[in-house]
Amino acid sequence: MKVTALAAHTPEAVRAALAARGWEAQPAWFAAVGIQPFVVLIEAISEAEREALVHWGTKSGADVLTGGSGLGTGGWALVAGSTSRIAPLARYDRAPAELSRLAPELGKLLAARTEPPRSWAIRGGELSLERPVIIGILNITPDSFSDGGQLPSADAALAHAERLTADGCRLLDVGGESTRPGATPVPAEEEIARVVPVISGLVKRGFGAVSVDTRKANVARAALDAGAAIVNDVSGLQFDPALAAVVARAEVGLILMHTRGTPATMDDLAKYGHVAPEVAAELATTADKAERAGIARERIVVDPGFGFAKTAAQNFRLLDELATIVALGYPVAVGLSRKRFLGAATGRPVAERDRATAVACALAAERGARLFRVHDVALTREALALAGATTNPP
Ligand code: PMM
Repeated sequence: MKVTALAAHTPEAVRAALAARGWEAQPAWFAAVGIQPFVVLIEAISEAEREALVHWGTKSGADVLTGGSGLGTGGWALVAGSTSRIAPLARYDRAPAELSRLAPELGKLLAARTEPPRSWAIRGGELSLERPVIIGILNITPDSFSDGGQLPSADAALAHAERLTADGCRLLDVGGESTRPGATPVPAEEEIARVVPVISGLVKRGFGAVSVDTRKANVARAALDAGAAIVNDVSGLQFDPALAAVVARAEVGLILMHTRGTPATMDDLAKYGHVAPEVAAELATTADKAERAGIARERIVVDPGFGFAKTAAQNFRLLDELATIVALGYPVAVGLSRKRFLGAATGRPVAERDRATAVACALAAERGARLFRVHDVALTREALALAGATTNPP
């Protein structure tokens, strides 16, 4: 007898093991996905639902851990097993009647796993997510934390955009207001004067898709008039109640980032019982608000907001548990570039964090992120090429 442990962090090892033993490609893939481990945390459940889950777990062979009082109200359960073992709980005809409340929510999570979004609807077209999307940062700000004051004119910004594009970014993110902790707010007129000449220049020269990094409806409107295809709102629709309508009317793409409070207050709001599920729930509420304001689901990308209202330890936990954000079913963007928590792990000052950024992006890609907002496009592109070649062999 010969016994070998196989890797289980992606379906690949099982698929390859079956293929090597004569299975056809499609059944091998379905079987490999079906036996992928799946763990769900179910909260705010009744005593009867908890009992039904424990009973179902015993019968079906899934592991169920439960408790009576969780972080919120009601009981909780942690259900773990292979995807195919847990999937019947998402079906009304197969799940116990006491667990009917679970089916729609669990169904959404399973759908996001098996059918992740393949494209993102932006102004006038779609951006394919089959390959990772690198977003090049163009900060037209005197005070951004890592690159403030480096692009003093529209011409300097356009020259930098040229380099980022040559390095392989598919989207340029133009920002005119620093949102680092404690940054001074910029009046809308000043922000418009910074970003609009750059956006117009990029669009006129045919640089491809451009996003505007702003929290303000007036700035977004001016940027969209200048040809931007996407609004990147680091406040997640919290800052300006008029922003959602501007995005809905213009039919452009929207990045909704998670944060709490404002740059002045966010550090004090970094308090979580369990960071990933809380960030996921807050992002789900924000995305719901966007959809209710008339923004189509396929136009929305979510971003967990690394460094915004999070401590270093919380940022690392969130990076490790990024799959919880991916399970919401929206494409996930990450902004890890040069952030302080990368310095906490590497001991590197802000000017020397591009390598750590590239590695962090590769880790995020493996956990399901599809869009990567970075300063150094070339390094990140290399790291993502490697991560991609490992998880999806060419
Ligand atoms: N971070 C910053 C600015 N904009 N947008 C998104 N979507 N995600 C981020 O993490 C993010 C952002 C702050 O970083 P910078 O000052 O280097 O631009």
